[in-house]
Amino acid sequence: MLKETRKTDPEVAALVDEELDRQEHNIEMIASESTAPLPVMELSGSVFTNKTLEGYPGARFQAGSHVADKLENLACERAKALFGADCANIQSYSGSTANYSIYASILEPGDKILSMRLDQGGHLTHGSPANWVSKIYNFEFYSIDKETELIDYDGMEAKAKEFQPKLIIAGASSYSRLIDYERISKIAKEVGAYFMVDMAHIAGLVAAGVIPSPIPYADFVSSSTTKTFCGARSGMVFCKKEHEKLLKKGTFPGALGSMHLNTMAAKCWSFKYAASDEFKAIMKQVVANAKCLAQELTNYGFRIVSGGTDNHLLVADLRNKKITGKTFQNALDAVGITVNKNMVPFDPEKPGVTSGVRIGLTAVTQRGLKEPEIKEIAAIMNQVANAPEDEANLAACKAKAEALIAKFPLYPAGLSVIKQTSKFHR
Ligand code: DSN
Repeated sequence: MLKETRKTDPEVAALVDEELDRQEHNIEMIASESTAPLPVMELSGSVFTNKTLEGYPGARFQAGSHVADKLENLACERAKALFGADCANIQSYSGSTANYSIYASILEPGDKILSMRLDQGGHLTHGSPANWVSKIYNFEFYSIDKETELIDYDGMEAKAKEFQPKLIIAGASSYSRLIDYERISKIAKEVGAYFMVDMAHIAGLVAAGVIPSPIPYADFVSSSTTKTFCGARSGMVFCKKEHEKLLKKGTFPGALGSMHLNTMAAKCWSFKYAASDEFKAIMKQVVANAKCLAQELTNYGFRIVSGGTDNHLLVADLRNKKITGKTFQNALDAVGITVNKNMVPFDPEKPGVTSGVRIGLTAVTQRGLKEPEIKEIAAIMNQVANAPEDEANLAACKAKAEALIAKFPLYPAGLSVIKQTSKFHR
């Protein structure tokens, strides 16, 4: 890898080596992360990156598109077959731009959107005051139930009737439970709203059939293609047949410019890979590992938001452990376990501190970790939480974490092999 870069820019090559070393020797548990298989890396760096192209197959703004047309058509056909969708638009560059292209397809400035609050699991692009969409559209938010910490569907219905949104958004960045898409689609129909699901976090689980799909119920479904989908750093949108023209126009020229054919090639490969038995087995194990970690941490006295998980992530509320999310994140980082601090529902702490951490199981499962290793990770986490500022304790935990992950290469045979020659490769 990096043959030409090593010759021409050793400085940046060294940074790639250093990052590879970090990933190889750390236990990566950021819920939005996964490991891109080697073909995804190859295709993301392929000659398709040289081609500038706008429009759609058969109606392009630039010449020389006949190969790219074949690629986009093949990728769309694979995407539709994989998810059982009427229509797929795979020109988005990310999950965020996928959402923007849906907004551009169906909304006018000032239109009303009902979505999930950011601090309860929603996403920035679902109307956070910090995101530009909050200045364009009129957002109202539904919540989770304080007791169960599950989405309060009755509350959502009441809000929808009162607010009369043009769009209802489901899907979240830190919600560990299944979402009742059928119920929300009924609410949307009742108030005459479009129903959109942002499945960025769970797309891989959905593709593998491990958890229910929103596709039959939603007008539009957006996603990134990283996270559980384990693919290129890019995006995709699905919709019902009757919205196809709107989505096309809203995506290009509505929200985006020329497409990224290199990541489109990588997505095309992933749409095939995600239908494989290998991928399905990984996704099944992701959920088993997440459930195992939730149970183990509970046994160690951690409080898991909503009492557990149905997907690839869990949120641990650390208040009874008397540490903040920030302290725990930093202490785990010091021992080589990477998670992110995260607001718990109705969190009294500021977003920069938080009372919780979000933990994801996708990347470690791809490396081959199963329940016995997840139990070891839970034990290390507990040991860290018990004395997060004790240097000797952290050193002991670091040794355990390093020994554990050393047995599971970042790129095992199934994901293809990266051979490193750099000084960082151990
Ligand atoms: N929304 C951020 C996350 O879930 O980590 C990035 O995708």
